[in-house]
Amino acid sequence: MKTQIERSERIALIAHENPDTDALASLVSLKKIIERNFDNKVVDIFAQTDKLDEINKPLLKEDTLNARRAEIYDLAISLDTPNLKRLGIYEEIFTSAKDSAQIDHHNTNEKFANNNLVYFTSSTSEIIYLIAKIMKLKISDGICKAIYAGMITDTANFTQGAKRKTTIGVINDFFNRKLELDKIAEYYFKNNSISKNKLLEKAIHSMKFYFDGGLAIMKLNKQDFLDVGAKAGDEEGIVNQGINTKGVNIACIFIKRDNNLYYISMRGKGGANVASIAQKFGGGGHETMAAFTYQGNLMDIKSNFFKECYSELKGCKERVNDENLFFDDVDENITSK
Ligand SMILES: [Mn+2]
Repeated sequence: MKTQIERSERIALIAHENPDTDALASLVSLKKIIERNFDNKVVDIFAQTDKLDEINKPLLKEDTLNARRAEIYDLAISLDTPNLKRLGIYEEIFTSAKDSAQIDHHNTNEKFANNNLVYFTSSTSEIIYLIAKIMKLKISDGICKAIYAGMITDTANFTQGAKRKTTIGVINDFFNRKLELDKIAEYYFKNNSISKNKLLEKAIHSMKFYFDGGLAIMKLNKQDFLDVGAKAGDEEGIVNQGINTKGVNIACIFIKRDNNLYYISMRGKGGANVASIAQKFGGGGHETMAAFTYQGNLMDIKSNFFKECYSELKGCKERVNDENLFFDDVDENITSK
């Protein structure tokens, strides 16, 4: 990738449509890393979006999204995107570029670039830090903080998604830099608007349980958003309320937008692989967090969807017996294994 960057003058970084915090943090941090470590580069960042979530505005303080300065780019790097389709209208920039690469952390990744840096971990932001460190590039404190934002938001503050030894190593580096990490976590997780809370109330009200309480489904439609003055993006994280429930191994929320267009966000625990369900409906993600979009009448996929959820629930590991959570029968008096 270093060679690819060195021999390219005009570089496009493209993330998935409706970019989340990890996607935006990946775009701006890699842009800044390239601009500050390589001479004479034009780096443009792209992600298809109707409206950016208010909460991510500080990430884009210095960089403009979707300002195209070249017809054909020498190099396009896809970020945080498991397949070409998820690049939305900017797929064309990627496919027309003279060379291509990608950095992603989804295990459903389709390896569609000339150079695929795909590593199953917390976030794409984490991988960008790891790559920059391996390349011995200069990384500012500001970039580290943006990377941390990507890491915590993609893992619900390290409670789901993927974690690796490298994840802990990156946090260790950030501690050594004495960054105010709690401030970033507070900004993203203790900052819900009143309208978002009211939307949560509506979602909880809609929650229904199936298969002996193993599956929880919530629903929100456009009117629900209007009723409480909620903005697009306010639905983010609400699905966790379902999976946080005792006995629930699959939780989903169906968000109905215009023209029978649904966004379905899913969470799994206890071994239920929601990525494999989402994939069957054209989406993707991680074992514990996944999503897909669906256009049409829900009745057409209902029985299939329930069937897929049921087959994942059947394969769930037995739940941890509370009594044996810390000290199981084979616990021995040793200091390390
Ligand atoms: Mn991500």
